[in-house]
Amino acid sequence: MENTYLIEFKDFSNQEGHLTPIENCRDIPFEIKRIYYITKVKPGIRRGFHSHRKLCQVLIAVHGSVKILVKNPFEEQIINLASPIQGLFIGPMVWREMYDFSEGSVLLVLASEYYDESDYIRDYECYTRESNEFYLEI
Ligand code: T46
Repeated sequence: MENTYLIEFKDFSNQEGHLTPIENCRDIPFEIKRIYYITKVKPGIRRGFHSHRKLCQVLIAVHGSVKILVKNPFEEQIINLASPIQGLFIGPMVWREMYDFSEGSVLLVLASEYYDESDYIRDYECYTRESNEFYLEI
């Protein structure tokens, strides 16, 4: 889907466990300015329900699993993030919803910008209007 894709990270594994390195601008296609993580999400909870105008992010289920619905006015996709060596890149103007967080799951997010509420589009009708123009231009 436009502006979303999966990234495979390295996995150094041996009898002592697994190690996954992530290098700024090498494994991630932008300079990381912010990191946050989402934990202890109760069963049945759905989060997100927004798009970003400019922000790029990579979502990683470093523990457990979580489903991500990504959509734009023309297509939609559900990705089951369930591996710490897989990241989901989400670029600008992609609506996202996160749900089905498994018990104890940790969703790590690497972001290209500092937190800025004015970059969010939280109303779906506004999103449809703005994104129609956005996708017609690209
Ligand atoms: C996204 C998905 C995957 C901050 O103050 N700083 C931050 O860096 C973030 C991310 C959030 N906040 C505050 C804003 C809200 O008062 O934390 C509160 C919860 O944020 P929100 O309701 O936006 O959380 P989610 O899980 O719906 O969305 C988050 C990110 O906000 C968003 O950018 O793409 O995770």
